[in-house]
Amino acid sequence: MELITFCTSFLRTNVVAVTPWLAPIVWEGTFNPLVVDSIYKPMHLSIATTVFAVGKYVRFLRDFLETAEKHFMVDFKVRYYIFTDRGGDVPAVVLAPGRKVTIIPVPGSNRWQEISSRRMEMIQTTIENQIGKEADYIFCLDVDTKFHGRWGAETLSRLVAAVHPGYYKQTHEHYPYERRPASRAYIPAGEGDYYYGGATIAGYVGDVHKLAKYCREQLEADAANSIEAAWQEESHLNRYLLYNKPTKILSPEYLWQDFKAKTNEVQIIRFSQVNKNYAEVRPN
Ligand code: UD2
Repeated sequence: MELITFCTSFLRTNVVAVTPWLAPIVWEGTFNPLVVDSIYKPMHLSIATTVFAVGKYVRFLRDFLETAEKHFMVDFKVRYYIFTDRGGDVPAVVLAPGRKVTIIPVPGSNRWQEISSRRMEMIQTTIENQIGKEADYIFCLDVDTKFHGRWGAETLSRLVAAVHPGYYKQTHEHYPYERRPASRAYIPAGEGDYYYGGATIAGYVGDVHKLAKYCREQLEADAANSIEAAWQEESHLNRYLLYNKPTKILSPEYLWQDFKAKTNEVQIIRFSQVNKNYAEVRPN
């Protein structure tokens, strides 16, 4: 009887929960949090979480950290690596035991595209200098975000990406991939799996290091050729993931947007980007 209850409660019929290469796509109702926790919590994993708060984006840190403490990898050892040019403005947030903040000073910039893109270089070098020795898994998250529901060990895997909330119902012809062959982020028409958001990348530290190094090198090669991909590092990320398939994909429940209500597919909003006035928060 118990077994039947278990099986029927884990049926989702209105979403696809596996990729064509048999990686799970994590939706509410496709996993049992109790079973997941009973596997991962005894492992005492160290989880690195990088977040960039450059210039005025430092204002998003309080909500990010306070909501993460309520919902993100609760009961795990988490170290937040906060990359900022405004260390003095990082809010003091009460953290659960075993969780820490490390501030990494970075330069400011007058171009938001550069701030967004340079994250790859800084993630690469910080993994080499520090995180590689301190963590098992890493999450690289946007700061202009909030957690609203459980984000737990169901998101752990070797290489993890999240479906962009704007494109989860679309097919690859409609994805905003870089379509100019002159860019290293080029994806030819007719190719593509999903469109992944740049706001969430995760996985084993070594695998995320490989991805960050690749994106940094491609961004630099494009810059040397005076070309910038349509969506900067997100475009290079999408190309990397097309040819290096993620081992787990997070549904848009893990990357939603504040102005969007739930849908038939998105039954729970776990993490969302906050509404912001781009003209006011960006440097240009
Ligand atoms: C989209 C992407 C985002 C990224 C960006 C690139 C999704 C759903 N959205 O979001 O991930 O690819 O486009 O343009 O995946 N930042 C600062 N200071 C700044 C500007 C940016 O710290 O002045 C950092 C900060 O961590 C922020 C991130 O860069 O969260 C991306 O910022 P954004 O506002 O350009 O990203 P957004 O929300 O348009």
